[in-house]
Amino acid sequence: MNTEALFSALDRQRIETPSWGYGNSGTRFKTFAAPGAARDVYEKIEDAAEVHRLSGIAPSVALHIPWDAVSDYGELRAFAESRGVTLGAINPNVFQDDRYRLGSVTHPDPAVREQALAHLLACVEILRQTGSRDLSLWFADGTNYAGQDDLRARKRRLRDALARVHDALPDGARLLLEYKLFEPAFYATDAFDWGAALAHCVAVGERAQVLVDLGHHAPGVNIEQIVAFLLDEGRLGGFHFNARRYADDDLIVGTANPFELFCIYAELVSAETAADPLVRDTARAVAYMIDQSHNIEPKVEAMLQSVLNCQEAYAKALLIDRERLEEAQQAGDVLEAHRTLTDAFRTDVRPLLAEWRRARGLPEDPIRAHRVSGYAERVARERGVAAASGGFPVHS
Ligand code: LRH
Ligand code: MN
Ligand code: MN
Repeated sequence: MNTEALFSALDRQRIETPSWGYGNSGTRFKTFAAPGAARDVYEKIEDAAEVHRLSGIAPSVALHIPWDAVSDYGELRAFAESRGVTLGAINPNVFQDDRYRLGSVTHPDPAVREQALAHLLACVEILRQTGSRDLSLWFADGTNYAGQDDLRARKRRLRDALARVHDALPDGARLLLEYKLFEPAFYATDAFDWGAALAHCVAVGERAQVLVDLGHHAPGVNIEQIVAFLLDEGRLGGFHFNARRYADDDLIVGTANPFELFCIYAELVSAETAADPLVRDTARAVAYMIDQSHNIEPKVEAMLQSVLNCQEAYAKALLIDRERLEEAQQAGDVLEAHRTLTDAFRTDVRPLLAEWRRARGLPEDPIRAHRVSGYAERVARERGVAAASGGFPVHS
């Protein structure tokens, strides 16, 4: 690929950052309060705008409802736009109400299921007002002990809720179903893997697609193969990028998993130019989102690092010599094929990305620019140190 084509591909790259990555968050053991951490959705949007200003590729911010609930979403949308970003995916939260002890949409009591469904439908309405495309669904639902509930009945309850949400979506909107192997349920999780998510999506309709969160698999699972499979089925809707070593660690993407991230981008780059239009369109519509929750890292710098790690992985994937790769694959030349891929992975793309930034009036080294900008010091002064509770932020 020549530099011009490479640069225009880089121009099209978009990474959405999550509002919840800017507030105080941590582990279930302790959340360390970070000076200047965003205290409300407006401050989260301001931080997201800062990441976009420095990187040029993070123009939207995902919301989690009710963590980011406001009375007027039109006003919130205008606020975001005044800061140079847009509101992205809407993530309904159906895991923190006391009534969800046995689940939300799969709860054995129909009254609790209706409460959860009502929240999902309210979030569809919010999505209309924010102008967002994607409703991103993750369910903590599951059981802790064999025999606790009827597994098939729970599957049907989930299916029913998804169908009702799907049918309520406005034109152009999508339902993204995020699966996760375990946690907080430790025996059986209702949306437990990509296959179950795919089956639900296919059953409920065209606008339901699977969301792959990199932290939601068993150790050693080949995520890029899942990505390839879902792309080929036309059902890959989006990502939650992060890094993990043990479980759903929610660390900065590209830290523990740089080769995995590269291989994922390699599949996406290849699908973007696939002969099959379904695969091509699916790849081009993928929502790239970060889902991280930082405990000991400075929030804005951590998010900036994440976005830049995605850019590096994507740039390397663009450098893969596709012709040479295909030739080696066809010839059964195992190691030449592997080397073709790893040659791209080993390329130092930092000078090239600095040039791309220079040409676009962006700081050549966004991390350095952030560090010398005084942004972190200013928000620490203005916002102070917000009290942090344990675990995920609890909406008051
Ligand atoms: C669950 C999850 C899901 C939630 C987010 C806060 O582990 O990945 O996407 O919405 O974390
Ligand atoms: Mn996630
Ligand atoms: Mn997660």
